[in-house]
Amino acid sequence: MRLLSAAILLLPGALALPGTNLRRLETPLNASSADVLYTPPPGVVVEPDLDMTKPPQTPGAKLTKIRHGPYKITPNSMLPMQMKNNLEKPCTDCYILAMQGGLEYEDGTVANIDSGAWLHHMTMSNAMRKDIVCDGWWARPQRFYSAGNEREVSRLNPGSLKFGLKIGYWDSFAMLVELMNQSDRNITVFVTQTYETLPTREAEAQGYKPADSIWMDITGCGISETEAREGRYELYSPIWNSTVDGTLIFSTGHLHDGGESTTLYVNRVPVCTNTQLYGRRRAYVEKSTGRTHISDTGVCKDFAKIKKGDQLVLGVVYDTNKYPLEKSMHGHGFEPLMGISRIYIG
Ligand SMILES: [Cu+2]
Repeated sequence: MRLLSAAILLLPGALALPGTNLRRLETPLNASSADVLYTPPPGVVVEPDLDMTKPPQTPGAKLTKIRHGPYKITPNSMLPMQMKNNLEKPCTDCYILAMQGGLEYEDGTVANIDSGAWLHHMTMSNAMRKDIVCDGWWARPQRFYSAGNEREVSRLNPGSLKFGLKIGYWDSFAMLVELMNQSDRNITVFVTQTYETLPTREAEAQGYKPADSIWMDITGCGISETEAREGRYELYSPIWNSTVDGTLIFSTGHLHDGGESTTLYVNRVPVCTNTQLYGRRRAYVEKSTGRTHISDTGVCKDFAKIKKGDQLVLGVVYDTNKYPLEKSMHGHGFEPLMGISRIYIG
């Protein structure tokens, strides 16, 4: 059952959820983000949250938060995987410059571990574009954003780079979410996706070019989950022979508790390491036990150029002596592991 739900995770289908609605809000994305407990270690860069209460980072751009739900979750349970198609898009004839997932209660306050709510996974895909890594007969839609509970920002125009995901009329977004309630009460939550966008007609959009997304996964084009085990070890993705030339614009890594870092290798040379940070924000510290969970991922920006035929491999490090695994919600064993890096190329 677990494997079945995982298999569905990255395969958007037709299970549209009736009774849900979409609404736009203009409230802060992540009120707890200011509640930072330590600065990242040297060499680890964390991308700032998209903050609806401040002007967007890019001149001429706009911030839009789209809310999906409500999702009602009973005490101490995982909500079965939820798929939604034909989502409201933040704009058309525009570039998405940055985006960030979130989870909140009905009143707009952040829903997180300190109140028992987990955005266990969310994956956004565009049905009108093909994933460039998994592009054979099994081709998948382009997975252009995903998050675990760390809710990392993705940015496509870091520094002086001018890239974005170009969105037109026919593009069609879908979202898969897996939510968890570790509290002993019923909760009602909404999944949010905040976008920084720039219309292509704006003068500020001059010089911008479309980017694509590369999904590197230790299960290749598999179900993204693998069995958990204890100790310190490294896991590798299959080799992806690049089919494109371009600049690697930005990357983040997704691991589960126990994970230390993800490293991207190009022709066996490491070009980027994304380090997982535990409990950097107060909302990621369990109130009863003080246990910390992954709250942030170090990012890489403008970090390499690749050519067609280059060999890309993702390596991930788990060290459960340092960071304990997440116990299974089913009462025995541990939650499966993941090892994913999302990279943007332009
Ligand atoms: Cu995961």
